[in-house]
Parts: sequence; C-alpha cells; structure tokens
Amino acid sequence: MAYDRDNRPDLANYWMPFTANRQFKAAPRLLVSASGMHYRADDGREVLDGTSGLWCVNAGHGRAEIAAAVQNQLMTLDYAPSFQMGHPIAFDFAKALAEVAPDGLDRVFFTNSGSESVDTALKIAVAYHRARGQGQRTKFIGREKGYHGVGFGGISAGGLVNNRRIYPLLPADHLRHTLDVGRNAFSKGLPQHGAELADDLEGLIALHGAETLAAVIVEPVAGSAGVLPPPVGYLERLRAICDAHGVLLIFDEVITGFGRLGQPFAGQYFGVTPDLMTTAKGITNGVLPMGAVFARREVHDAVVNGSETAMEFFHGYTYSGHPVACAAGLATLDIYRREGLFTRAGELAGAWADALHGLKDLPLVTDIRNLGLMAGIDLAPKGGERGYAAMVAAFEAGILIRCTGDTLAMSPPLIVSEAQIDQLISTLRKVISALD
Ligand code: PXG
Ligand code: PLP
Repeated sequence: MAYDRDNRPDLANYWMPFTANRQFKAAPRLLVSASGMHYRADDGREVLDGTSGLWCVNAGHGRAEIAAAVQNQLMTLDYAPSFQMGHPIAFDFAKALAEVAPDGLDRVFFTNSGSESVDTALKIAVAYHRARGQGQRTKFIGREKGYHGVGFGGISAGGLVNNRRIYPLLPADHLRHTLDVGRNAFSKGLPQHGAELADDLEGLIALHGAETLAAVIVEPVAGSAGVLPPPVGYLERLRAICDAHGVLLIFDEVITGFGRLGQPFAGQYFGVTPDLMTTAKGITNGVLPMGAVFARREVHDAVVNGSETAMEFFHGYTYSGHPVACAAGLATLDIYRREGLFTRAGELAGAWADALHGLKDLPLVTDIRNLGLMAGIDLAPKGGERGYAAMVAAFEAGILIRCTGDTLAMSPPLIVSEAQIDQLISTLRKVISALD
C-alpha cells in the first residue's frame, strides 16, 4: 500500500522508542520512501538526509547492490542457527570485517545492535579477566554524557542522567566529560584543551583499586551527547593508563565506525587501538539490524584458550551472525571500498568544517563542534524547546537533523556532495535565524 497524507496509518498501536509519543501522534512526521541522499515525506516533499537516518545509512539510501545481496541470501539460506552450528557467510563476513579493522582487532562476535554490542563487550571484559585468574575485576568505568545504548550494562557505564535515575545499575563509575565550552568554544576539529581530564582515570583506579576494574568504555567521539570530539592527546592518555593497570579499553564505535571520521574506524583515525571495539549501525548501512564486537586476538585467545569449560564464552543471540544481515554487510563493505567511502569523510572534512563554522555569527549559536562528517551545534539553552523547534522547522524546510536538548547534530551520508552540504547549512542558517 502506498502511504500519503490522505492515507495515513492508524498511529495508536505502535509505542514509539525514544519519542514523545503524545506530541508526535498529535503532529506526526512520516517518511515514506528514500533514495540516495533523500527521504520523501508523506506529503510528497523531498527531505535531505542530514543524519544518515540515525547515524547509520553511511552509503546513502536504496542501494541496489545491498538489496540484491539480501534477496539472494533470503532465497539461498534465510536463517540458520548459530549455536553449535555454522553457516559460511558469517565466517566470510567476520574475515572481511577483520581486514578493515584496526590492527590486531581481528576476532569478531556478532550481535544485532549497538546496545547488544556494548553488553557483549562488557561481558567479554569480565570473561577475559576471569580466564586469567582475576575474577574480581567486574566493575566498569564510563564517562559522563556517554551513550552506550539501552541494555543494563550500557546504561550503567553510560553517563546519561535520565537513564541512571530510573533503572537499577551495575557497578560502574565515571570520568568527567570533556566538553569545555569556556576553553574550547568553536574549535575546528579536536579541541586543544582537556587532555588532562584523562587523568581522572588514575583517580578512579586509586579509589576503586585496579584489581576490581574490568574495563573503561568511551566513545572516541561522543555522538548522542551532541558530538564531543576528544581533546588532543586525551585518548592516548586513557590508553596508557589502562595499560599501566591491566584494565581493558573499549572504544564504542557504533557511530564513529564505518567511515564517519575518514578512516574505517576512529581507532585508526586517532592511532589509538582499543582492546575491544563495539560497532553496529553502518555495518549494514542500517538496512538490517546487526552489530559486531571486535576483540584483540589476545583477548579472544585468553577467553577461548583459558576456559575450563567446553563452551568458553556463555553468551550469544538467536540472530548472531544472521545470514541475511551478513549478506547485507558484505555488500555494504563492497560499496564502502569501491566508492572510497572509508576515506571520503576525510576529503570533505575541511569543506564541512568551513561551512559549519560559517554559522558562528548567529546570535543563538553558542558553540560549534566538528570532526570528519559529524557536527554538533549548541543553541542558547531553552530547556530543549529550542532544539526541538529547530528540528521541526528544519524538517519543514526540507532537511533532516537531530536534536538533543538544545544541541543540534548532523552526520550526513558519506556520499554527500559539497552542494548538498551548502544546502544543509544554508537551510539551517534560515531555520536558526527564525527561532525565538
Ligand atoms: N553506542 C553508541 C556510541 C551509540 O551511539 C548505541 C551504542 C546503541 O546502539 P543501538 O543500535 O542499540 O541503538 C548507540 C546508538 C542519537 C541517537 O540521535 C544515537 C543512537 C541511537 C539512536 C539515536 O543521538 N546511538
Ligand atoms: N527470551 C526467551 C523466552 C527466549 O527463548 C530467548 C531466546 O531463545 C530470548 C529471550 C533471547 O532472544 P534473542 O536470542 O533473540 O536475544
């Protein structure tokens, strides 16, 4: 059935995720189709995708090669169990992923989302220490403003107050976040100030005792919180402190993975290699749910060779390594490689930064942050109302952006043209200029 304004679905039954349901259903925004850089709304308007859907459609919409691979896999092997049984394409996809991963992160555990990747990585960290006779290392260190999905592990290590107020949590403590508008406002790329915030980790290790800590998890560039690139030297310091105390370092690359910064992964961009890396979203260009945890070979080997039980790691999902998702993933990797999308964000980063920072003169804009093809724009705060109003007005003006509180975020597909960057920014200028 073709949907349009005269033929809207009944909105009552679908309980929408992370959405103000009553507000949305009173004035819905419906997307009915997509191709390339554009969505089409149910009133027939084209909307330029400034967010890669939700940070996931990195190669743009409606990719025929992915659709063909999915169709072919569905008719060849639609589903097969992954517990004590295998199917070839999952092994092929893991191998292909290992080839683009940071050096040494060549063991791949499949999940179905970023949240599942995070909870899986936290479990691997605990299993790793346990296999090495350090079963008391069970606590995690995250960071304020960190977003690691919605599982109990992810919200415990995560730093979003709204999550932490409501739900019971696992043992975790937090580094301070690195946003320092006082010293770093309108930094182009990495902020200069704040590497010393990594030394918080020394304090937390002293407080808890290294012997109780399993892992530190951070987003190399915080995404959901409004795009917070790390201060120059910060990630290197975290790496060094983790090494000194035998604590594993996890990079949550659910957003930064698959080309967002101009390298396949942020670990390569920063030249800092974590022990575990969580991914999802762009792994299939967003077209089917999938995630993967990449483990350093030594971490994998410690668990798999160090186990006293036949089944070394007591964990997995019905849909781990789903053959159809693997087919979508392999076709996606092909596109990223063939079209140079793993490095395109690097080529566009300068033009992106220049266009964005052109908004600096607007009176309501209090900070602009960018790295690769990510951007965060702070508006003078108004309890989130201003950010939401900007997102709605932008949609009506033909561009899709995200808001978190009064911060706007953008992360266009890596196929974006310079003309489309100009369209995004010039539309945003009009939208922000018209805000109260
Ligand atoms: N880790 C990170 C760093 C993420 O950004 C997750 C884990 C969880 O992934 P799943 O697939 O379980 O949602 C994420 C997800 C937004 C936004 O607009 C960000 C995410 C999801 C939805 C919206 O900031 N990130
Ligand atoms: N709940 C029940 C009752 C189940 O049987 C299963 C899986 O068999 C799950 C939850 C977990 O589902 P999944 O493997 O899709 O995460």
